[in-house]
Amino acid sequence: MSKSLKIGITCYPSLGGSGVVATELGKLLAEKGHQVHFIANSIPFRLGGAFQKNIFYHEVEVNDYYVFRYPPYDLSLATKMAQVAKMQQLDILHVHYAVPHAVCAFLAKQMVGDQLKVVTTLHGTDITVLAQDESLKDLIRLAINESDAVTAVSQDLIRETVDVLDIERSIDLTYNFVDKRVYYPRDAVALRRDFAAPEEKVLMHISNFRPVKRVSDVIDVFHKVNQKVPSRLLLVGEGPDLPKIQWKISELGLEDRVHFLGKQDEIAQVISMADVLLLPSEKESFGLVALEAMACGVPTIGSMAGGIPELVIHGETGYLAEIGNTDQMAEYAIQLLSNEGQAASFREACLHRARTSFCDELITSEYEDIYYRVLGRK
Ligand code: GMT
Repeated sequence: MSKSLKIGITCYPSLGGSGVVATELGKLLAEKGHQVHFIANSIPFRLGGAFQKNIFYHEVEVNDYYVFRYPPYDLSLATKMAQVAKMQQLDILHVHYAVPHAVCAFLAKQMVGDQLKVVTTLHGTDITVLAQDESLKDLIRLAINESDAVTAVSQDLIRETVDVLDIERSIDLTYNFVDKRVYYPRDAVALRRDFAAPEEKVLMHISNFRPVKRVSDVIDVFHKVNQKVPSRLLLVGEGPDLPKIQWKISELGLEDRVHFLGKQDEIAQVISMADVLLLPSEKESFGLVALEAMACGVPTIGSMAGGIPELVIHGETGYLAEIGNTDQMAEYAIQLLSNEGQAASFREACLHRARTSFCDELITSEYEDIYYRVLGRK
């Protein structure tokens, strides 16, 4: 049996795919007997409050001395990482998101010594948005080159990282995953009745309502679908584009058919109400929500952006169109929602794909292999 490790994990602890993946990974590693130390500015929301064996949380406190115009969070994080690494004798610092986490881990390693290995996982916007910024580019390149291992959540993100930052080192592919004990088709009959009549179909979109998600396209697709197939649209999440979207919905006279559910924690329960998930993003390095839907048996209709085509198999577990082609997306949705046989076969294909290619055991052991490799133990 491989030796259990002491692993520090840093992520953005509030809502967001990278924080979710980092926290779920930490929980699974702890279940496998590793000691996991979360180092963050607040307790990761997916961690919950209860004491969990092998899981520890170290809060970063920022010194707000009067000379500082901006309290130096990054420096406090780097120092905390080094303190925890020394005190707990961490083997690995696994940081999720390059800015500033990979940079802080690099600094921490300078303070602790080379025995501390740094693994950086890139999640998307750290490369597709931030690495395009000349003021950050060189720093992100340094953090990536100095990490002992770098992973990315899709082939597409690896390709973009290499292109944008001119990276020559190897990057491991580690897809996102979901815990199958949480993500499976739930009984949503009663819940669904609150929003839709039995003969109506339910389309759903879940995001942080940022421009990159193209939520306006979701409304266009739904508008077209609803003219052919009586349906409802459930919008889950909140964010900067929400007012614009509300305005568009009332302009189109769709207020009675669209329901805002706000932020929701029990995503598996919520997704299980849907017949189809809409994900027409401009950029999406992976699309964790499409995997969460897939694991609940719900196909995705979306764009071919970024890593989505690596997750959603066109014509099998969903349908993909060019970014912005809402006519095509609506056509696919109408086809799928009007054909019970096709819907059933897509559902089966979704469940099979989520359980085989993106299962928690598989991806967790891929991360473990990377840890042992950088430690020279395999
Ligand atoms: O999608 C977001 O806006 C949140 C963002 C994050 O950093 O949490 O998600 C990114 O990481 C997720 C987990 O790896 C991926 O599933 C998302 O595709 C990715 N978002 C983008 O690339 C826009």
